[in-house]
Amino acid sequence: EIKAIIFDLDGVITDTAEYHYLAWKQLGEELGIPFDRTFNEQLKGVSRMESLERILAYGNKSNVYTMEEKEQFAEKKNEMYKQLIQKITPKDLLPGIENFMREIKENGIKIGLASASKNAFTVIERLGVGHYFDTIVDAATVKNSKPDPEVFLKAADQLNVPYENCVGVEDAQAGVEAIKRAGMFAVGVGNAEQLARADLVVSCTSDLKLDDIKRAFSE
Ligand code: B16
Ligand code: MG
Repeated sequence: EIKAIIFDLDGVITDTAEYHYLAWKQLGEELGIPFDRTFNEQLKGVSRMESLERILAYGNKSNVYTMEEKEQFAEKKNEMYKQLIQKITPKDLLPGIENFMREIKENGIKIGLASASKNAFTVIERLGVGHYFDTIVDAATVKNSKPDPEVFLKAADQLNVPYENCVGVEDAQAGVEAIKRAGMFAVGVGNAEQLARADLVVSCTSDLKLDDIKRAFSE
């Protein structure tokens, strides 16, 4: 039986990925490490510091900067990102997501948020969907990034629901992996080949239907 559905934020509820991309791209250019959207795929779902490390590695600059400098770079990216997310409104909810959340609530199922983003609260507030969530994990308290299951386990613990009664919804490979390692049922949103580890894959958020998930869950 499904007792909780735990959502990823970026790529599932709204497309903040574009803003993360613009902010990292700007920083990358300042550091002489230009990159494109293809490389950016590897940053999705990955924490802020880990993203910076991947960019530096991509530019062969892993060992060029001190820890202090790296923290300044991450801070700079975050300031640009915070500027960009000021523009978010309820119109930026991905298609069908609000109906899906309403359907979940009507079925007495709890809703949690398992995002790696320290800006998740702000984004959820700006989208006007805070009232749907029974819990939001504070990314600042999570030590291990996806694909580590920590953030999903924490959300389930906060909801007081056993892991086997939880469904996780993710758009990133690292995220689907995290859900599976947490012992939960994984719903992937996106490309079925890229998200092959998921128990059920839908191509876009408007295809998220509680009945389909219930059916697949009990098979
Ligand atoms: P912040 P998710 C992730 O969000 C993003 O996909 C990833 O690109 C970002 O680096 C990470 O959050 C940390 O975000 O810098 O705001 O703390 O997909 O887990 O909702
Ligand atoms: Mg995501």
